Amino acid sequence: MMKNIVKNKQQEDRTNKPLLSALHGEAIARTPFWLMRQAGRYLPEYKELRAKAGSFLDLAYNPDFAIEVTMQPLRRYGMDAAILFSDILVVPHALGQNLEFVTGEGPKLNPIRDLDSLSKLKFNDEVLEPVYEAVAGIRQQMKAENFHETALIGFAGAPWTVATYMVEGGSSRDFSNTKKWAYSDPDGFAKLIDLITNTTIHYLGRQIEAGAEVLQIFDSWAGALDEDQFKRWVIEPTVKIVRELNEKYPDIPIIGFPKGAGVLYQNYANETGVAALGLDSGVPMDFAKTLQKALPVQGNLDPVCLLTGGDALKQSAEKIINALSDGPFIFNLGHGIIKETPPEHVEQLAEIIRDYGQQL
Ligand code: 1CP
Repeated sequence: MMKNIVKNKQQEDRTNKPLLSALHGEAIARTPFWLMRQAGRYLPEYKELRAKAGSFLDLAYNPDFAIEVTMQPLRRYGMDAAILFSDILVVPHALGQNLEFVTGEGPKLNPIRDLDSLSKLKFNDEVLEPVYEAVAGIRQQMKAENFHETALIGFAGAPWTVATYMVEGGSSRDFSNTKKWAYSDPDGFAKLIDLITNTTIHYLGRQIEAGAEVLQIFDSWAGALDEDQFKRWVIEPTVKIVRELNEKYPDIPIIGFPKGAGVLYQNYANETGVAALGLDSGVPMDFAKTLQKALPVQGNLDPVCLLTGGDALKQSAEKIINALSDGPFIFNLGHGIIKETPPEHVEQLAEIIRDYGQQL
């Protein structure tokens, strides 16, 4: 009886929330959309709050600020999803790695390159309590502001991508320290990947408990690996995360985003068990349509095209919607919004997507 009531509530949310409908395999007349990095430095109201908070981490770990920043793009553009404002690097931080965001330089961590430094890491969930509090607060705030058709996305970095930051000590171009460790001592490197995998399962489970309705796993640097390494460090850990979360939370769809995977997107689609695929801008429409036969797809406008605006934006966005909107599809960028993007271009894009739905 209780189960039925819960089920009905979920079905109701699914029909109310276009993002959830698309993730359950439905083609929707008005294409649902959200944008990676939709909260961020292209918005003046974000910059204002960011300055008030001081550092990026002070912003992300303050639930009131994180809630407010998450709401900002919804109020302007009415996306179909909110995405929790946080960062993939809070997981290494909660494992005890030093983390700092240096303005203009990006994240800095003390590198973990051997088993000795790996053995010193220990997960402390206390660090992440403000994130869970923010998730619950965002759900409440969305209700309070009548965003009843908007779904809340929680997220984490995929183990491979998070490992690159932990090993390199920050952003990197070629990930050579990480790859060298993976090639020379796969069993040792697997210990790091396992630690991140297990922590991520716990972390995402707690986001669901706090109110996340969808999850996205960001594997931003999946494209750096060859076929065998991709299988071991991208597909296998993702299989484990998806399997364990699906067992415990069968109604929460997981979007996988293996950026730059190229033709290996097909393997990722076949093998990981994700509910939907996030596509980067390099994925051609024909291939996207093939992938869409198996799974809902999300993407994949070039963020530079959004930055450019005008006719180029209209043409590219319509081409993508045209190609993919007769199947389950969520409009997004192929990567995060660039900080110099004029907010009016995001408005233009939101209108293009809405107008397109009305033409049908
Ligand atoms: O000072 C600032 O405002 C810092 C900029 C910033 C922001 C706005 C960083 C630093 N992180 C974030 C938020 C963030 N990061 C979100 C928030 C939600 C939203 O999308 O609106 C999300 C989902 C992320 C995820 C993230 N962080 C990824 C995966 C997605 C991607 O962009 O590929 C990665 C790789 C990071 C690492 C990171 N965080 C920040 C920086 C500068 C970096 C390094 C990026 C790099 O190495 O190129």
